[in-house]
Amino acid sequence: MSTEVKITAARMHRVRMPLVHEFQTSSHRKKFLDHILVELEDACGAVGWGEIASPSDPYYAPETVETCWNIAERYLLPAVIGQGWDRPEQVSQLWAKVRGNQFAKAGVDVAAWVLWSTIQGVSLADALGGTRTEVTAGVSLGIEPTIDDLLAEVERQTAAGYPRVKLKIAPGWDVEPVRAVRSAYPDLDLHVDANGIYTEDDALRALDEFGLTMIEQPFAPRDLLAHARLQQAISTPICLDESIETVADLDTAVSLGALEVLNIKVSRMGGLTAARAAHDRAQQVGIPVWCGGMHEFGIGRAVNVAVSSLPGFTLPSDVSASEKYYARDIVEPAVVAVEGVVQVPEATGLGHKVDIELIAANTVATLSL
Ligand code: OSB
Ligand code: MG
Repeated sequence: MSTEVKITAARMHRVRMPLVHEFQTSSHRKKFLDHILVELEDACGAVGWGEIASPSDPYYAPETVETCWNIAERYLLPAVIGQGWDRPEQVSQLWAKVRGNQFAKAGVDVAAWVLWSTIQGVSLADALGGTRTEVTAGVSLGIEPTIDDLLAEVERQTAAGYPRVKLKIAPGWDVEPVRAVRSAYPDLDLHVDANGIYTEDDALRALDEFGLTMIEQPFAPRDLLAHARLQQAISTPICLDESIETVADLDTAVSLGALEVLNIKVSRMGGLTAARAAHDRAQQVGIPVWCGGMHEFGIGRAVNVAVSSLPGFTLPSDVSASEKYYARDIVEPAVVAVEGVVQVPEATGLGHKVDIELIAANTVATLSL
């Protein structure tokens, strides 16, 4: 049966949320985050929300909050308004001419998926073909001022029940912190993420002795050959994050031997349609996947939980509870983890109520189309 959806109105809200704990990666340090919430409304008044979780600066990917706002306002939202479609997979076709700009696309694509699953009366996880009723969450820890601060943070998160810990590394903050955490936690599922900052192999090869589950994105995004060479030399699996924006990128990386694990981020892939396609391809070629995060507010966080319910997400995902990042989240209930496990909601659409009042109180800019 064809149930055409036609989007008649779109809104964007730039929302600023304070982080409970400052987060530092190899490139930046943050006290608060601005994400753009996208609201799509159909002719019957049904609404779907998505989140553009771009960092404010172009250090993780080329996008910024301003570029996302501009691309969504000028290209993506005008492409969807007034167009009819039957399935959310068709929505990203409407902006097929727009290159790159994955974070901006992801927010609009997700809003269409949430709208569609709401109209159909199914959960987002079911709409995607998810099979898990709960997903295992890992935590991602930023670069801390000292090794003692890091050990305290690992203690806090493992005591909260998270079974996997990822440490951000950078030259000068790699072998020593990893050695310290490994000595204190010999059996912990531990992995590291360099966000593409390395240009030399030495420290990365030295990490091979610590039994890490993976080394995530050691080299620059486009440098697939460097990843393939390192993978030849070490036994720790290499995981790619920034390098993989399309299924074609994944195919290239697989054929080069540049990865053994894939981090799928809905934002980095440009939305749920592409994220699911990458999951399907990884499953075909035997690459285990997990869902990475971008410190999402509750909307993006709930979407990460839904996508992690797909069968190929066999490794713990960065879907830690809202409270790790935000004192109060923009969805009700907040995303919670019990002993590192998050339940996949069964309610229709996002499965969480969007807290319009909290959003309004934290909004710094809006646009209606
Ligand atoms: O590489 O996974 C990353 C945050 C900002 C930029 C890049 C990354 C991250 C994270 C966040 O690790 C993890 C999370 O959202 O829980
Ligand atoms: Mg990463």
